[in-house]
Order: sequence, then structure tokens, then C-alpha cells
Amino acid sequence: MNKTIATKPFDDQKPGTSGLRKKVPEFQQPHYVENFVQSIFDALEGFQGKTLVLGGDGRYYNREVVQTVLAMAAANGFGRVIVGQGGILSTPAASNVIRKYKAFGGIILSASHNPGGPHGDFGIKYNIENGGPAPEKITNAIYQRSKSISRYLIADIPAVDIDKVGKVDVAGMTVEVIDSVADYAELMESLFDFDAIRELFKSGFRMRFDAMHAVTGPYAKEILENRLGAPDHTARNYHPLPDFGGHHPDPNLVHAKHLYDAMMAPDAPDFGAASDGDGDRNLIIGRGIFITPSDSLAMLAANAHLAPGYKAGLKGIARSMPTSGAADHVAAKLGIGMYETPTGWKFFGNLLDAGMATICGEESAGTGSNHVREKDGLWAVLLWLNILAVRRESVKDIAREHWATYGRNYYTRHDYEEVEADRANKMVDELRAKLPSLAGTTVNGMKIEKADDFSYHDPVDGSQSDHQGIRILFEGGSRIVLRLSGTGTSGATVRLYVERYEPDPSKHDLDTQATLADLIVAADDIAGIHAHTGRSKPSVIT
Ligand code: G16
Repeated sequence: MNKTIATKPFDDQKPGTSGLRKKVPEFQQPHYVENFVQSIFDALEGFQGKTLVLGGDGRYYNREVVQTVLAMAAANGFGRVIVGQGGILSTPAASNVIRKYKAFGGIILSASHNPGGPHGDFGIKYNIENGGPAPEKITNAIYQRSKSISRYLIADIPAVDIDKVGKVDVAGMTVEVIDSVADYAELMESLFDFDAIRELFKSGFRMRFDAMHAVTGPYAKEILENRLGAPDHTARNYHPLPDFGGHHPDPNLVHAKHLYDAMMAPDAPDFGAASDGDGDRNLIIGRGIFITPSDSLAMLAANAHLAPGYKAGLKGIARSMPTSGAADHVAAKLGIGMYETPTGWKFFGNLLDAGMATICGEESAGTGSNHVREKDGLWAVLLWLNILAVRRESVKDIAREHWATYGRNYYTRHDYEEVEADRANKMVDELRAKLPSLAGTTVNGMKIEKADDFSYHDPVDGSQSDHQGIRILFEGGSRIVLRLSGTGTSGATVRLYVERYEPDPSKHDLDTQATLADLIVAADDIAGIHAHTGRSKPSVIT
């Protein structure tokens, strides 16, 4: 029986860079989840009788919310919900399932790389029928609806068994529980040369993949060890845990430091990689060398033709604005389009759908292609493996050769986390006010050529997105970018991105922080980061 429950709006259900992310106790408030899910459904049209995909990264509260969404989907008139077994689907796997089964859309339960557990973070996001994150038009409509909602619809049903693969009827709607890994593994087999990668492992190639107790564990175990023949223990921390083992499932040099240390040791494996909470991010480290996400995008784009799925070449490359310009040099050499979008994977959707871009990437450890409409951690790892299997060179040699060909974009990101929101906003407001007077001035010995607040005009649908990050461009091509994160759940996170282009191969082995030190000082001179935030140093440097 369907029930209509009266409710009152919450005023904080505005989706951020990637869906609604909050602390678990906030989601546990009575009606909080239901209000947001109903707001999603109310913002959509024409889904009666159609299919919804549902899954999450397995974090604390995942299973409970799966049951709530099932009961609400039934009451709202969906014909079928496809759920990952145990409520598990990595974000890229969910994107694939939406596309493969021609679903109306999908709900993904994840707060990505944010910590989990009863006091950690939870999140809900909606993906559209192309498999990608809902565009701003829809997320704005969801938010508007959440501000006026007065009722939600929910079926009065017992909990559905989501651990058994198969179909059941629930209040007139079909619930189909599917193997969480199979469709995704099949897609990867269609893109990459699994025989060549198997040969690579047979030749003694050693790899370590850290799933960080998050969603990619079962995917990595199946694909790397079972299908590609990598030795046991190649996948580490592969049991997904609701609190990620108490760790922060963010594959960066701080939270995956153990992997970094192992890769810098004299007996390091040939290749190291990690993924995040929901499996869309990646970390790539070769023996003795960390590859920045911006460089990884460029190197993957330059070598993608070595994998069967991309042998016809790339249509174009897209990167978010704060991502380094390394990929731009590759696009120029290949003579293909290069697109610069705001932060957020949702901005790549139109370019991918229109066939303008084939590969996309972000400095925030996201890389992906037109195979799905999300960034894809394991996909990036497998493309690297395919390239290594064909070239039979070390990651370090591939990187060196890449920089010698295209030049090196030295790049770093400094994060100041949990800054008081008022202080962070004041800093950005003051900086914005200064922008028109910066061009032509000299800071720390460097001349500013241009300073602006990035705006994006989508070439496909003509939509406009303003205030997407402050850019200060110096003579010679160096730049600093400053923006506030849209994914944090406590206070504000200030992100400072710093980049310098170095064409001279004799200068490609320098220390990144030292090479960028003068720009880092300039950023503080211009924005007053330390004075405004009250911090003497960043919380995380990547
Ligand atoms: C999300 C988005 C990415 C974005 C990242 C960082 O990633 O999908 O497109 O680059 O957040 O965003 P911000 O700098 O605003 O924190 P994820 O992996 O958290 O879903």
C-alpha cells in the first residue's frame, strides 16, 4: 500500500559539485533522505513504468537508504529498479548499468572519497539516462523542489532481500538484483587488450592495487587477479567496509601514503594504483615516480591508441579548468579539440554525448572516457596497464619521454580544509574585487598577464556557468587558480592550484614544490590565504 507522508522542507538540500553530501547524522534526521529523494523524483518527468538504477559505495547507511529508495520508487511509479547486489555499485559501474539497460536514470549513494562510518559522510546523487551526473538544470530543480516540498510517497513494504541476485515483485514494481561486477568487467574486456596484459603479468610484472577498503575491492579482485592473472595479493584492502576501516578513502599522497612509500622503496613493484570510496578516482604511481592526475590524463591521451577501444584515435580531450595544461600539448600535437570546463564531471557529459571529446580528466584524480559518463578509477588503471603491456617500458621512462616530447607542466594543489566558511568567503570576495586591477602588476617578481573569474559557455547546449574559479595568469604561461571546494561537509575547503610549464628537458627532474615556491608565495601575496584562513600551511599538498 502506498502512503503519502506530510513533511516540511529542509533548507540545506542544495546539491554540490557531485550530489548532496552531508554527515551521516544529518541524513538520519527523520524525513531527510525521503525529502531529498522525493525532490529528485518531483524534478523529473516521464519515468512512470521506467527503470531506475540504484547502488552505492557500501558506506555506512547505504543499505538503509537503498530500502528507502526502493519503497519510494515503487510508490512514485517506477516499473523496475536494478540494484547492485548488497546495494553495491561503483559510480562508473552504475553509469554503465544505466546506459547498458537503457534506464531512465540512477540514484548513486556515495560521498566519494570522504570518510564514512556513523559520524562520517554520506551522499545521494542523481544520474541521468546518459549515465552521467545530472546537469545543473536538474540539480537546481531538485534544490528548488526541496525548498517547498510538503509530502512524499512511500510504499509500505517489508525490506527487500538485496543480497540475492534475481527478480522480485515489490508493490507492483520489479526489483532486479544484479551482480555488481559482471557488466563492468565485460565492458573493460571490450576496451582493453586483456591477452597482452595477461602476458605482462606472466612475464613477472608486479603491481599493487589499493582498494582502500572501498567499493573497487571486488572489481579489482575479479578483473586484475581472476581475469588478468595478476598474483594473489595484487589487490590490497579489497573488502569494502562501511567505515573504510577507519581510513579516508582518498587516493592521494596523504591518505595512500603507505602505497607511495612502497612504490618509492628499492624493491618496489613495477606499478602502483589506488581508487577511492566509490571507484571513480585513481592514483597512479610507477616505481620511484608519482604521476600527477593532470600528467596521467596527458600520458593516457597520448598513448590511448595502443588500446583496442581507442585504436581509431581520439575525437578530442576535455579537462577541468584547474587541471594543468599538460593534455593541451597532446591535443595540439594530435590536431584534435581541447575543451576547458568547470570543475565537476557533469560538465563533460555534453561533450562526450556530442562526440566532441573522447577522453576527459581532472586534477582531482579523475580520468575517464566516452565508455561511461563518470570518471572511472579502474578504467584508468587498466589503460595504463594496456599501455605498459604494449610498450614494455617503465612508468618512469614513459613519463620522461612524454615530458621530453611535450614539455613538463609542474603542478601542485594545496588544500586548506575545514576553514570557517565566513573567512573563506571573505577571502574570495576580496580577491574577486581585486581582479580588474591585477593585470599588468608584478608580484614576487612575476608579471600578471590576466586575472579573471572563470566562466564556461557550454558549446553544446549554450548554458552558461559563472564564478567557477579565480585564475591568475602570469607572463610565460605560469598560473595560479583559487576556488572553494563544492564537496566538503564541514566548513569550507580552499583549493589553491599552481602550475608552471617547463619545456627544457634538462629541467624535468626538479622538485615540484621547490620549482613552484615563488608562485606559491605570490598566491599568498595576492589572496592573503594565510591571513584570511588563520593557517600557516595547507592541510593537504598533492
Ligand atoms: C567530485 C566531482 C569532480 C570534482 C571533485 C572535486 O569528485 O565529481 O568532478 O573534480 O568532486 O570537487 P571540489 O574541488 O569541488 O571538491 P568526487 O570523486 O568527489 O565525486
